[in-house]
This record gives sequence, C-alpha cells and structure tokens, in this order.
Amino acid sequence: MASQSQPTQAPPAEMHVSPPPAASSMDSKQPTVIICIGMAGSGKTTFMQRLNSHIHTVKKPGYVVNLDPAVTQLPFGANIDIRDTVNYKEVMKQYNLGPNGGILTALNLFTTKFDQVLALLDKRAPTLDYILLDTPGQIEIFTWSASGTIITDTLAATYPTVIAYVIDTPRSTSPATFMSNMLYACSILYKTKLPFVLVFNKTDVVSHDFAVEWMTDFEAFQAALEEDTSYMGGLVSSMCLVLEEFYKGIRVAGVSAMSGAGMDEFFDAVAEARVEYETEYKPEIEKMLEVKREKEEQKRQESLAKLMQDMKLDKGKEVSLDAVYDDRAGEHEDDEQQDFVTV
Ligand SMILES: Nc1nc2c(ncn2[C@@H]2O[C@H](COP(=O)(O)OP(=O)(O)OP(=O)(O)O)[C@@H](O)[C@H]2O)c(=O)[nH]1
Ligand SMILES: [Mg+2]
Repeated sequence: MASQSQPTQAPPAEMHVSPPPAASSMDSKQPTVIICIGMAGSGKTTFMQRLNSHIHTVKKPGYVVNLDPAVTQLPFGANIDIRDTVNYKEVMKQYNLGPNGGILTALNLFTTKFDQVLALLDKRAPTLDYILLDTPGQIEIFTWSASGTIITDTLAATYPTVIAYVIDTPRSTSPATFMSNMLYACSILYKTKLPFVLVFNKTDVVSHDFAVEWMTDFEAFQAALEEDTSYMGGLVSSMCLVLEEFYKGIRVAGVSAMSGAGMDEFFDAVAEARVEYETEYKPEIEKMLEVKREKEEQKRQESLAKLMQDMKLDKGKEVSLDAVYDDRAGEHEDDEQQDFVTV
C-alpha cells in the first residue's frame, strides 16, 4: 500500500530486476498475449482466472498481469499487479479525482513504468506460452485512453497479440443491447486493428446460440428487431449492414468462466487469431518500422548535407567527414581525432 502522502509506490519486487539487453523476443519462441476487454461486470476477471487455471491444467506456462487498480479481490495470482505500483484511492485523494479519474490516472502512472514490465516479459517470454492481461472494469478507461493505446501497441509490436472481447451473454439478449455491444466491439477492432475473439461469457445462464444466429442470419436479426419497437428500426437496419462486415472475419467462442465450458473452443480461436497476427498484423508493423527507419535516415542525410554546406562556407578549409561513418568510434580514439584534423 502507498504511504499517505505518495500515490505512487516503488515498483514491485520483481520490477527491481535490472532489465535484460534490448528485446530479443522477435527471434525466439514467442508467447501469445491475450488482452481481456469488456463491459463492466461482463466477467473479465473471472474469465482470466479460468484461463489461468486452464493453461496450468494443460501445462502451458503463462504470465498474468492485472491492469485494474480498483479490483478489491483478485481470484488469481498475478505476476504483475498494478496495485503493487499505484494506489488508486491515494491517487483520487491527491489529484482530487472521482473513481474513474482515479483509475485512469493510476493507469497512466503505471504506463510510465511499462518499459520495466516489458523488460520482465522479455526475460520470461522464451519459457511462456501465454501472457494474460486483465483490464479495468470501465471499458473506456482502457480502450480510449492514451495509456491503454500505449500498452496495447507496445505489446503488439513485440508479441503476437489477440483481443478477447468478453460479452455478458444474458445481458445481450435484447437485439438493441446486442447491437450496441457489437458496435462497441467493432470500434475497438478498428481502433486496435488487432485480431479479435468475441467471447460470449456466462453460457451457463444463457446459451450464445441466439447470438451466433443473429450474426450469421441477417433476416433472423431483422425479425428480432421488428419485435423490439423501442428502437429506431431504420437506423438499426443500416447499422446491421456495418456489422455484417464486422462479423465476416470475426471469431466467436461461447464460454462459461464459472463452469469452465468452452475453453478449448476459445483457445482454438486464439490459435487462429495468432496466425492472423503473423500474416496480417506483423507485416503492417514491419512496414511502419521501415517507414520510421527511412524517415530517420532521410533526416540524418539532411543534417549531414547541412553540415557539409556549413563547412564549405568556412573559407578555404576542408574537413574530412570519414569519421562520421566510422563505426569504430571509441575503439581507436586517436584515429578518430586524426580524422577530424583540419587539413
Ligand atoms: N453465471 C455466471 N456468472 C459469471 C460468469 N463469469 C462471471 N460471472 C459473475 O459476473 C460477475 C462479474 O464478474 P467479474 O469477473 O468481476 O467481471 P469483470 O468484467 O471483471 O468486472 P469489472 O472488472 O468490475 O468490470 C461476478 O458476480 C461473477 O461471479 C459466468 O461464466 N457465469
Ligand atoms: Mg474485473
């Protein structure tokens, strides 16, 4: 717990470990990162607990990260817990914030230390099959905040990353609620551009068959909507067309985090999503990195040209620029000095 005057705490014991040399994870065996996102109370934390116990049962090692600073009881042992680093109640007091502002600020403070988390993950990655992340209850705190984007993008730049969008199935049986939830999922898909698995949770209460039917049979959904007179039918119909596109490439798993049903189906969907990451997302990242490298090289060339220009202005003197390209800088300090001698 944090001291009364200081909202941020020292990093957890494991975080003090000095970081290993720069990321090598692209070369070695890589775990799949599963980020659990979903509306408040959809069952993310219970689902995380189930995932954790499932991977232990099938003897696949995992690493668990809790990013929800407001959770009171965690039903699984987290390897990294945001609550060990930031006390969100103290953050609320110190910054004079409400609960959501407190959670958001706590997440922002934690994100400033995310390089340490990455270093730890990188060290453990070769021995892991999965890295699981639980996110705060209020979905928008993670999905629409800079820190959520930084965490997601940083992980996705290094590891195959999949979003598990957890849905409260019993609460989605009304066509309008179902559609709102799907539109939200759709917006997250387009924001993160990461492979996606729709996890219909709580199937021990209501089977997710109705959802699969609505997602595959447009007319069945229209018929259900016609009975739902409380909503603007025309608007909903056009939304359906948007959603049809979304449904095309989406993977669905019906699970019960409570009973453990549907876990194999979920992990099959994750395996497919990982392939999608490798074939579609990773090449995009590499393209982005290449563009970045090119921009940096262009900037370097421009600076060099400017430097040469400045030197030409220095009347009658020429300077050897060989040393600028000399990778051995520091190894032969005397040589380096000589290269810069004005002749
Ligand atoms: N029947 C049933 N209840 C479930 C299932 N999964 C979760 N719950 C219940 O749903 C409630 C919310 O579960 P949590 O796991 O805390 O949900 P969450 O999404 O992490 O909640 P926040 O982090 O507060 O948004 C709890 O009462 C759980 O017991 C399930 O598969 N079946
Ligand atoms: Mg939770």
